[in-house]
Amino acid sequence: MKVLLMGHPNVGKSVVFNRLTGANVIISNYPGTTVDYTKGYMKVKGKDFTVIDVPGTFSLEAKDKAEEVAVKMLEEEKDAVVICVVDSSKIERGLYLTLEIIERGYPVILALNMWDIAQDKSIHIDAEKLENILGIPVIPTIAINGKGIKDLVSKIKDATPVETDKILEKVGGKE
Ligand SMILES: Nc1nc2c(ncn2[C@@H]2O[C@H](COP(=O)(O)OP(=O)(O)OP(=O)(O)O)[C@@H](O)[C@H]2O)c(=O)[nH]1
Ligand SMILES: [Mg+2]
Repeated sequence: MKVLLMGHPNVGKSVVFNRLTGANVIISNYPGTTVDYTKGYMKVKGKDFTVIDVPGTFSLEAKDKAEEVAVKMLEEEKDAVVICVVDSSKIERGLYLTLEIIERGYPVILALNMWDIAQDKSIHIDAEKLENILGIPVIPTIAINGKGIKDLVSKIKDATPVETDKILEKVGGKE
């Protein structure tokens, strides 16, 4: 089983990655590029998972080499569960990528990271409502202190593919 951590640059993917995997990690160079990525392992209820800290990308329409690698890594792991990490204080930007990944048929879990920053800025997000709309697990996290990480791990088994048409129906985006 593989878990891919994906999201925009600088949203906390690597801090989440370190929380999930601990010290036993391997840094590799993506073949044919100068782009590095990190791979690690975690055990959940006796099951082994490979966790990959995918380079940051704004969308699946790659605009540079690092983004190209991110998209290729996703395409190479057809059976992976994807944890989409977004910056809760800029949530609307991160949700586009999340939807793109859902649309490609991957089981996705949404980590609303930097929840502390959103709170400091008085940004209130109804995680439960978002979970109902998207039909995927949505977990507020603060990677730097570990809040929500256990919950995130426990939801990996609940992640299933969702049809984006169903999401659009709920938000009235479909005629
Ligand atoms: N306040 C706060 N800071 C966070 C949180 N998670 C990560 N950070 C900080 O945000 C910065 C970026 O974290 P990274 O884990 O390096 O982000 P990344 O997504 O891996 O970034 P790239 O690899 O460059 O795409 C670091 O300074 C972290 O300490 C969080 O939940 N709350
Ligand atoms: Mg990183």
